[in-house]
Amino acid sequence: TFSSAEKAAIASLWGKVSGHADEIGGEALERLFLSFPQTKTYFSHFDLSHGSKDLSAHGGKVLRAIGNAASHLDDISGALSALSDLHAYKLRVDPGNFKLLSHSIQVTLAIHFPAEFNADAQAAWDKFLSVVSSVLVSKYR
Ligand code: ZNH
Repeated sequence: TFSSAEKAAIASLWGKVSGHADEIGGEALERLFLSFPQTKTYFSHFDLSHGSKDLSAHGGKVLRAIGNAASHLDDISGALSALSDLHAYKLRVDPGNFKLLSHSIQVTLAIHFPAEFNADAQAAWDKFLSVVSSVLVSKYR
């Protein structure tokens, strides 16, 4: 559960991200693949070159799912239920990769929103992204 200060930090930064989800999501994925090349194995069917349409389209999907979670902070597992099924039963992404993506997203937020992404906002986002990640791996067995 999130404090009201955490909720405010998550909502206000999401408000700034939401209009640029493809661009920011694509950059977060590009950072993921450059820093942690092993994560590229899941995306062999994608064009992962700098600025590709695949990066921005998929990055946008990932960030909009995060935005959906941001709008349902009191029921993230309900909001992401179908996506949780997809990751657990179909994609079977190694759970360790979620930390790497969360890190890449935070670096990208810090670069684009240096004033807003202060230490308190980062702490709130770190907690938020780890809740999202645990929901997405919760149905693994
Ligand atoms: Zn994931 C897919 C989200 C993580 C891998 N994803 C996906 C989608 C979404 C997501 C929204 C789409 C779905 C549909 O279409 O329906 N993810 C997400 C999130 C997260 C994630 C939110 C966290 C935060 N993923 C992840 C990771 C990985 C992944 C970490 C690895 C590395 N995903 C994936 C894949 C896919 C997905 C592979 C599929 C793609 C295609 O299209 O093919």
